[in-house]
Amino acid sequence: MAWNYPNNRNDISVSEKATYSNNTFLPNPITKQTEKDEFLSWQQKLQLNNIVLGPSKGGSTNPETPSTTGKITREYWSNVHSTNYSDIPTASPPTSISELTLFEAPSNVSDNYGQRVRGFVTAPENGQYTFWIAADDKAELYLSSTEDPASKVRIAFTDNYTYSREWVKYPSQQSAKIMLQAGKRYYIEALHIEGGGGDNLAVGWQLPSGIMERPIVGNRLSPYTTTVGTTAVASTLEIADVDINSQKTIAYPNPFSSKITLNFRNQIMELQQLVLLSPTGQVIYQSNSVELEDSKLELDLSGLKMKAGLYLIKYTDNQGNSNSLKVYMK
Ligand SMILES: [Ca+2]
Ligand SMILES: [Ca+2]
Repeated sequence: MAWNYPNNRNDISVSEKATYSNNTFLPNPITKQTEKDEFLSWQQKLQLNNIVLGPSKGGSTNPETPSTTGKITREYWSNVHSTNYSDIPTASPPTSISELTLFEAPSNVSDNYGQRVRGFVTAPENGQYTFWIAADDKAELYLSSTEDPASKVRIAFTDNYTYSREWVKYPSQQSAKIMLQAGKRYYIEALHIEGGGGDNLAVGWQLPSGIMERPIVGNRLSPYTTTVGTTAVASTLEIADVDINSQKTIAYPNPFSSKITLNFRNQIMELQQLVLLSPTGQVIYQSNSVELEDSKLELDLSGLKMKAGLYLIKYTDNQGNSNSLKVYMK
């Protein structure tokens, strides 16, 4: 801001102050929560406009998310006369493909269509993220623990219509908290069906810092490509699902109450990733680059408020081989 005074300072005396119009006043009473909300909303505005405060690092406007291109892929199929996702002909070429600069499809464009918005989302910071989906008529949101679509799990959905960006109409629209790693890209997909009347689709998230991005902004997103990451890792992962050594790995006690030990029996010394999935396929715990002690790993899950039932532990060793184990919580 320039004040048009010779020294261009804004700590000038009261008599020299400029008149400032168009102020917006917050409603009273102003509480700590009001200030916190205002601060978050201000940070969101900065992010939406790609503004980074502080000294610039190497000229990049967002040094934390270097692998994004600012867009996500939207595939659109017309003439889908069904309420079942399986009737969207995703194996056939779409009627049209476009790219979105925000995780939101155009609203009220047609009737009887299906669409898939997919690509990669890059986490800007380490920690727990919450996702939301809003749609009319209905939609589901999938997230993978890697760039590989094969590992995607459904994390949120709405079976009935919501208004555009109406995030909290149904509890199922909100995901559990999901641990993501800074700078890592994750495959993400929204699948949507529209019959008649209004139509909309949007996906949002909350960052570990509390900042809401609803919808998710473009600088977190990259379009879908079939060559995912390094092909070596991708193909090993595909083989790994067949090449199962899990009989050699044991988990005990099983059933467990809060702590469980995995013994890899000297097959593996280090894990690239370990994920715990709920019975509905939600990622409820994730750990990366885990060093094993004596080929064993003790997990303390007491802080996760898990319900009794069947869970799946999926792990990937440092050669890229994946495996899974069923465990039961008492
Ligand atoms: Ca419509
Ligand atoms: Ca509709």
